[in-house]
Amino acid sequence: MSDLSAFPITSKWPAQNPEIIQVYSLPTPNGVKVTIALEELGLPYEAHMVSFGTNEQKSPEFVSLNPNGRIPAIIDPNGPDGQPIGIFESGAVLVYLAEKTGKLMAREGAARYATLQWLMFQMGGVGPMFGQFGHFYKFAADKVANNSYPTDRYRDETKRLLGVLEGQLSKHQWLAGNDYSIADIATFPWVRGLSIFYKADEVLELKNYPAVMAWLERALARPAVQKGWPAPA
Ligand SMILES: N[C@@H](CCC(=O)N[C@@H](CS)C(=O)NCC(=O)O)C(=O)O
Repeated sequence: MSDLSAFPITSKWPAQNPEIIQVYSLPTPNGVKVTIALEELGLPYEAHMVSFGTNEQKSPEFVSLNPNGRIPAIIDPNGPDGQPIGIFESGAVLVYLAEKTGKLMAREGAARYATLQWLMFQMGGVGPMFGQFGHFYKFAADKVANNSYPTDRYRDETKRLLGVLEGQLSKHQWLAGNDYSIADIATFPWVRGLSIFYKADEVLELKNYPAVMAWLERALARPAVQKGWPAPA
């Protein structure tokens, strides 16, 4: 029987089954990455919802696992050397799960770095820039009603990044080439979020990125995505 008592987060979100991966998340573009990957990999997990309504992501118990106070984070009771491990940052969690299973990223060679480079592109570009666009366009629109600079800046950067994705996806089925990978899992939830969370289809002219939209549909059609997207709730 695994003992997760060394992780204070388990006092607020107790593990029903401490033998399986514990996920602390919410169905946001970053939050769904982990449950989609777990479903794709067929790894059993227990999902705990972290409510933003009551700022649970900033609670001492959550911050004990992720000092950055943001979802998602996991505990794997069966980590390296058979010891429990806690991991935060969705990109790190995805790399961990891919390496643990040998799936969704090549173990070596050029294909491995193709996946990592597009994963980093998401973590350093797509996530932060799309997120800032959504903030100013949707959530804080009233605060910038007299100054369009922030919205324009992040709108233009979002469109530029969509153009980069369009270039890659008009030549390849998936971001890293022929195989679906953690780079796709990291990125398509953010592209979907432009429509479903920000309602920004028109302002971003999403129809001008047909290869990106076709790739999004291919990803959304995967059974693991249908199961994994709502799982953190
Ligand atoms: N780079 C982090 C970003 C995580 C992140 O920003 N998560 C958001 C939800 S998508 C969050 O927890 N927001 C709550 C907050 O900022 O308090 C990752 O990829 O894990």
